[in-house]
Amino acid sequence: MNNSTVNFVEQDDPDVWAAIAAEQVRQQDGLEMIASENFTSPAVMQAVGSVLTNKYAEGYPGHRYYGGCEFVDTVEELARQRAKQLFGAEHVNVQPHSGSQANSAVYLMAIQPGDTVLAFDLAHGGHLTHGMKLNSSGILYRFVHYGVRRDNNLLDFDQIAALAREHKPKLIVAGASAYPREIPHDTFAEIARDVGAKLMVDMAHYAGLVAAGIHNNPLLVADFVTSTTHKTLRGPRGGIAMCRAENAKALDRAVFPGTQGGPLMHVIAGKAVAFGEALQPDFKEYAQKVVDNARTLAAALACGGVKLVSGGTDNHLMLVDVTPLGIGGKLAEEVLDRCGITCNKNMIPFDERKPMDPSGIRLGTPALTTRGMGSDEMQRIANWILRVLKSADDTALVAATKSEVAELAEQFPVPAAKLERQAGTRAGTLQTVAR
Ligand code: DSN
Repeated sequence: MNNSTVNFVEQDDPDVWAAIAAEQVRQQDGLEMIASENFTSPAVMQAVGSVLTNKYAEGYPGHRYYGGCEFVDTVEELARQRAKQLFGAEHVNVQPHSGSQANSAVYLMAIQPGDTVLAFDLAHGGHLTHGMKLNSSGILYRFVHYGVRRDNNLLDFDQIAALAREHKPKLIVAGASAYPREIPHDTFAEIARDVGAKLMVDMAHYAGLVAAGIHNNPLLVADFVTSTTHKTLRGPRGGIAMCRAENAKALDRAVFPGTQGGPLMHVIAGKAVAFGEALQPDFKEYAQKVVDNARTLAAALACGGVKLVSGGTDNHLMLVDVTPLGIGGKLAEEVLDRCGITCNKNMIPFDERKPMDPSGIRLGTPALTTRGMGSDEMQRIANWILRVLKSADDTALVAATKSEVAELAEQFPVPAAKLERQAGTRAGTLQTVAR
């Protein structure tokens, strides 16, 4: 370690430190292809690791239940203003601890327990907070689910319109966690208008593509838009909720005190920093590369004998049906993990296998793109994926692939490692302070 810095976690709690350092090495040495993960900038990490974690600030800027909030007020106001600018939103609440919390707050303000909601089926690519039966959304409200068409795996708008007319939902939810195509929010808005429903769009997965102007902006047509901040948007783990000015007070009340107590001011500071980064021109380039990389990877995989749900992708992720290779998603995830390629097993629409061993895997490019990888790297990675999935029990091949993966990873340091290499410090020491 550099002599001018002290690592307090390492010094005071070597057990926790050992796990943090090992995780940093895992992130640096492997290829992160979980579609919902990314690498924040060092500035975001430092904001999240700052003294703001010590502060209670129930309420909103200028109206807090605690004293000493003048500086956290500034931070929250910066986060709000930047998010408004980024998405063209009339009102933004930056306090939700997560995307799930943001969704709960919208449900609390927009509908009553027992009301009917129309949302995307989890088994076709939806999210558990969109009415899964064990989630509070599914327990408190009556969810009806739409899906994709069997022939092309695209959202079935005939079915969506028919279900809306039949069930007269109070709320329609659009947005997905495993859908590889751009979602036409205006078509959802039309259906919602026809049946007198409100529209909520959960854009958690593709918020970065919306921020960059690559995907259509749901704020133009939806009553409520929720998101996480850590996926394509590349901020700290957390959520946001947005609406028109006329609903601002009700949404704020639904977040606090409706569903949460004190906000996580250190995380809100990280959100402010990330929104500031996403407003820069190079974020647009980044988001475009995420999509380009996904297309390249998808095309290379499709040529190699696997089946892609909907035939490809136009966002940051793809769903790969690995069963044509004679294996299931569970084994595919495990074998890739042994090579240092991290992804998740995933149901594909109309899957005949079980959720814990489905037919597919979900792959995403946001994290690899943050490391600076491009088209050549996508081709190489596709070849590695195909060759190990075709010979899943070949341990020598897995070992050889793991070392090739590590070699590639070494050439593309994760943001934290890059900074530490420049500073001559060791992995994971970014949060140290000068003596
Ligand atoms: N669990 C997240 C994902 O991986 O898509 C969604 O919240």
